[in-house]
Amino acid sequence: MKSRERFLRAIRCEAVEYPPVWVMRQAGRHLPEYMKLREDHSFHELVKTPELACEVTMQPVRRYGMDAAIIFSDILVIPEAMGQEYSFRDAGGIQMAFRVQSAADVDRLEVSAITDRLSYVSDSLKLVRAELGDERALIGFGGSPWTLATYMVEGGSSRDYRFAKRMFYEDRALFERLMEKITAASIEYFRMQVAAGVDVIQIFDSWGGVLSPTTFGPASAEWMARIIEAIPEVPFIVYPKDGHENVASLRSMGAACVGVSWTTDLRAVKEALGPDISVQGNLDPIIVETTPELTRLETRRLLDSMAGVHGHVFNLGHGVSPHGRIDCMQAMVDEIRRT
Ligand code: 1CP
Repeated sequence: MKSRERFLRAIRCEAVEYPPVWVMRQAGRHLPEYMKLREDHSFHELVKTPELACEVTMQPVRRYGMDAAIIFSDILVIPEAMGQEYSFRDAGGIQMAFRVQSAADVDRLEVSAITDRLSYVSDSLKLVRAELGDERALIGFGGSPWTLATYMVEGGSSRDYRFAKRMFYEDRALFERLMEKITAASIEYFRMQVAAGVDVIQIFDSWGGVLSPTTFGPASAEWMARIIEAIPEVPFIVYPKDGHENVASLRSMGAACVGVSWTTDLRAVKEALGPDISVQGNLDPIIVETTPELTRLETRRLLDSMAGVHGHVFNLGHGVSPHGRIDCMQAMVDEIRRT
């Protein structure tokens, strides 16, 4: 069975011989071939030059034989295309050009130019699709409206998400005005990705897990549900980092697959979600910083815990860090296929 078919079957909870595998941030700083390109090009250059974005996307697929490629880009291209640029802080993390604090700030954000300004993503996707053919799956992605709003309202990376949460609690009308715009922009953006040939879209709700159980729905899940409903052409993977306890919201939002972080039992989440929603995850990303032996053991433990379950996409519980070891990543992929 081709990787692409295995991947799509697992997403739909159909039987496969062994789970398909890809990982978040598989293209990136743990790969010498990526760091080599970064010597000559800034991150923004890599993202915005389709030939380079395609090359970086393909690097981990070639090296590890991943079943799926995730397009090299960033969730922050949406705020950027709406008129709020991002850069990197010297101390690490993201800096946005300004903070969204008022109705006037929200009104300044533009939705109409999204597909024009992000046409480089479409061009990159088409190049990757041509390289992959129908052998391997192509994953498009974007941030959830809530996760994007945290960057936009906080003015960058945050520890406590204070201003975004306060906007939600104190000025719901302003919060919704902002979320309407981000959601509309995301729908345009994902439609463009579908037209360029993606098989699946992953929504990164990286900061969904910082919301209380009663706010996860109105602050995040409902906006993701709107996006999913608007784009019935492809299945969606929703990754609500540490938000897996919000089972009712996750079941009702239309996701085909839920990405799960490493802090919970994957099989228990699968059982709570039911037979029709698949799960993705969930090795502790630190495992691939240890040794190939330990990685093999933990990979096997996870596979055994999911034995007999239809609907498991193998992944780390979050992204690969710059300390990820190539021999550990390879050991993980080999162990999955040793069945
Ligand atoms: O070269 C470098 O130093 C840049 C590091 C880097 C990379 C490799 C950033 C900056 N973004 C990326 C690529 C990226 N970002 C991908 C590529 C595809 C892949 O291989 O997976 C993806 C899917 C993302 C998604 C992304 N960007 C998320 C969601 C995933 C997650 O980690 O939870 C988030 C939160 C971002 C914002 C962002 N961009 C970059 C950084 C360092 C961050 C996180 C900042 C923070 O902690 O607030």
